[in-house]
This record gives sequence, structure tokens and C-alpha cells, in this order.
Amino acid sequence: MPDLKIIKDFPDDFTFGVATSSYQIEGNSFGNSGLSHWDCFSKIKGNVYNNESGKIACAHILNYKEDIKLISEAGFSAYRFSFSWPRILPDGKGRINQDGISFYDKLIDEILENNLKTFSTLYHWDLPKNFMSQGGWKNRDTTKWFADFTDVIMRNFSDRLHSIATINEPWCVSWLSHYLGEHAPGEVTIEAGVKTMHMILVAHAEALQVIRSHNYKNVGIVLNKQFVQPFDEKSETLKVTNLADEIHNLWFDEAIFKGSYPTQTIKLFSKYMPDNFEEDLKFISQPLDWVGVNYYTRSIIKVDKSETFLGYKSVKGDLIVTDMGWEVFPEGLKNLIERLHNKYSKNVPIFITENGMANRDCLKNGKINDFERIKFYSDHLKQCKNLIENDIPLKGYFAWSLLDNFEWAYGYSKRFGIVYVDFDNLERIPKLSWKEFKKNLTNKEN
Ligand code: IFM
Repeated sequence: MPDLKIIKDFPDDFTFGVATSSYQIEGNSFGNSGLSHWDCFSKIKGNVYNNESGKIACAHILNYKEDIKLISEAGFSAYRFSFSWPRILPDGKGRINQDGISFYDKLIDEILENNLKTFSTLYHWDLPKNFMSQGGWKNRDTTKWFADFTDVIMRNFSDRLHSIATINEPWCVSWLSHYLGEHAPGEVTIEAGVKTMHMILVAHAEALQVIRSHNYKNVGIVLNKQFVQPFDEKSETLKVTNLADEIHNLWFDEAIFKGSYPTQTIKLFSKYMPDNFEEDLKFISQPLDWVGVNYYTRSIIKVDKSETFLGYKSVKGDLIVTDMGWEVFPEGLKNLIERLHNKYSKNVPIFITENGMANRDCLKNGKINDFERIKFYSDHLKQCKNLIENDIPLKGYFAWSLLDNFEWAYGYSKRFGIVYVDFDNLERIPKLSWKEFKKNLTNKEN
């Protein structure tokens, strides 16, 4: 039987938390929220499983007290959540929705009353709908509007935020959403992909500058990393594997920690980069207080000439997969963090800001025995422990996710939560993984 006893071997000051995001749980039909580009994207048939959207989601807006209680009862010491831009500024800029401010006021107070640290994220993908007609993240003005939104957050909440992340997963915001088209706004052009790969980093820098102007000290960014491996050892394969690694991982590491872009990719991208992009690199590489890594799987890269721009595609490997079809490869986490620390972030504290798995959880006699998930967490925590023993400044680990939720293009068909959500009546039912976290974080049997 898998267990999470390993939790007891972590240093006392190591942070264990859970993570969520606004659009995935809140329910944006509540509280006079504005719309985001996900509301538009999900309306187009074929974009999201079953034409689902975040309208109701987990109705966290109505149930946040119960949800925060579930976090503190399990013994976690931190909660990572995100602010919804259109909930606070329904048009993206200008008019403030007081109901939005009041919701986050109450949420933050509830988190603090439950003795949890507030790990906040400014942007976890709900771009105000209003900006779509103006080019969204392709438009440099959006980075300025993001700075203005950041200022609203700082003025209202910064004294109660333990930490702030500017952007969640810039690769998803740019490449996945504008070149691969899998996420809102669903663009599929090289121009959009390349431009947003740069603009999202400018947005990060704009927000960082505002945050610093408020003398705030605990700010970082959250990068999603995939361990990239070649399909075979042919030189052509190794070359495209390096390109894939650069686009997925090193583009962000190099820009943020070194103020440059990796060579193979910038050569390929140069024709499509915004004018004078070099002038932004110093701005993008302002010092950070911590860096977050979201890790789920590896990617195997094979030469594929039918992909005419990149010359490669990812192919399936032979490891066990989660319900997302993602291979379980805990060693990748260790490798990626070691490289990040040794070559880029150096002594900047690192947090695993997301890690977890989608599983076909079944409710039987009121119980969900998600053994696979417990094993997944245990195997990844082993890698974390090993990193700490090797003096890597790994300071915390956040399970993705607290609740089953709106899994973007997969709608509600994929369950990542340690707490089951019955989407018919929104009842929350703690899974065995939640109980196992509780057992080891609180030393209490349930
Ligand atoms: O659900 C997402 C989350 O929003 C960002 N990181 C990956 C998770 C699982 O796909």
C-alpha cells in the first residue's frame, strides 16, 4: 500500500501546500465578474470537452470557507491561489468590481485565520475578454494593463500576501495557446506564438516593477517544465531535442536569470520577434526572490518533417501514464531542478508550485481510494527529499490540486483533486490521498 510517510523526513521549515486557480474553481458567473478569453474559447464547439466552461466550476465563491477548512484540516501550511483579473476589473482596466475586491478580502482573511500562508498568483490564464479584439498578449499594451492590474492588487491586498507570483506557466500562456492552439485564445500561427513568448516575459517584468515599487519582497514566477529526451541518438534527433528543451524550458530560464535567449531558438524565431526585443532583456531579468516549478511529465522528441517550422513532434514513451496520458517520470523533476539551480537560479529558493496527477477516481460506498495518486506523490516527494539532501534550496511543495476542477480543454473530465467534487451537487468528498496527507502532516489518524 503506498503511503506518504516520507513527509515526516522533510525539514520543519519546509512548506507543504495545495494549489488551485481562479477560473478552474471559482465559478465566474458569480459575483459580477467580467468575462475572460476562456469564456469565449469554450463557446466554440470542439475547443473544450463537452462544451464545458468555468461558469460554475466548483462554485468556490460560495464554498470558499469549506474549501479553506479542508486545506487546514489536512495539516497543510500554505494555500496557492490566483486572482481573477476580470473579477476585479471586468473590462480589464478602469472600473473596479467591488464584489471582486470583497471576495478576495474575505478569502485572504479566511486563509490567514486558518493559519495558512497566502501564496498568490496574479495571472493564471483568465485574460479579460475585452483585450481579445486588441490582440491579447500579442499587444504590448496588455503588458501595461497587466501592470495596472498588479497595482490594484498591491494596493488592496499586498500587506496580507505571503508571496506573489507574477505569471503562472508562461509557456502555456504563449506557445500552447498561440502556436499549438490548445488553450485560449486558440491561435495557431508562428507569429502569435513567437510574439507572445516574448510579451509574456515583458508582462512579468512590468508586474515585477510595480510590485517592487510597493517595497514588496517575496516575489517570483512559476515556470512549467518538462523533462525533454531524444527518441534516438541520431544527431538530427539530438538537435531538435535541444530545440524542444529550449522552447519549453530554457527560453524562460535564460531570459529570467541571464537576460538572454537560447541560441538555437532565437535563430529560428528572429524573423518573428518584436522590434528591438533585445532592449527588454535587462528589464526581464530583474532579480527574483524565488522561482516556482510546476512539474508533471517528460516529453520524448522525434524528428518529424511534417512539422515544418520546428521539425519535430513529441511521441509517446512506454512508462505508466496518468489519465491525461502523461507519463509518470519522477526522475525528471530532480534533473530539471538540479539544472535550474546549478546553471540559472543559483541560490534563489525554489518551490515545486504544482505536481500531481489526473486519475479515473471512482466513488464507491462514499469513498475514493486513489492509491495511484498517493504513489505518484510519494515518488515525486522522494526526488524532492533527495534534492534537499544535495543542498538544493528547495523550500516547498504544492500538490495540484485541492479540488477536482475545470481542467481547461478537458473540461471536467479529468480529476486532479485530493478532494473529489461531485459536479451534480458540488459536494466535496476527501479522497484517500487527502487522508494520507492529513495523517502525515498532522500525525493524526482519521
Ligand atoms: O490544471 C493545470 C493548471 O491550471 C496549470 N498547470 C497544470 C495543471 C494540470 O494540467
